[in-house]
Amino acid sequence: MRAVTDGQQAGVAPRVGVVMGSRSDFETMEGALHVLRDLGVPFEVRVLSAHRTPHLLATYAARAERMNFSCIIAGAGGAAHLPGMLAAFTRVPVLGVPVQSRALSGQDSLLSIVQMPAGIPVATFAIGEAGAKNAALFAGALLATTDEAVRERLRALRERQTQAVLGDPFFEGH
Ligand code: RP5
Repeated sequence: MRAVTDGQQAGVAPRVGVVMGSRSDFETMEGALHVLRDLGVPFEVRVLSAHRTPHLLATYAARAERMNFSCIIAGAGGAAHLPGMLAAFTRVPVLGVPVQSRALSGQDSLLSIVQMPAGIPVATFAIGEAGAKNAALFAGALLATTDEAVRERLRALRERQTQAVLGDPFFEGH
């Protein structure tokens, strides 16, 4: 099974798997990759489609367990079955990102991902880039429970966000 490992983490075992239903989801999911890099979380990324490559879902899920991924970030749009089907195949936590679809602006993706039957959870994030970034921050937060370096980078990232607001000339404290 072909997956692309983050070039900046060459030789390090990926801790997070990032998958998307189509190459057309990449622009959205790229936000997650940037955040994972910022946090120093090694990841691998690949296209995996619940509909076009259904036979690969079980293989990927087994690989995620074998490689001891702390979670899988799965983005999909429209009839977005990828996160839910992956969750059905593995105990590895699945973080679902609804990609903004052309026809229904991602409402379809959101409802497809969030409305899982009891017993097979998918943690569902916001539609689009905010969801992709937040899924990666959440993945970082999961790792930060046991990884001090990630914890420190997460803290620093939040501090930069805070300072960006405080340093804005339109901030009311000025
Ligand atoms: C979903 O169908 C993908 O996640 C994508 O968001 C959507 C459209 O895919 P393409 O037709 O652009 O490949 O499976």
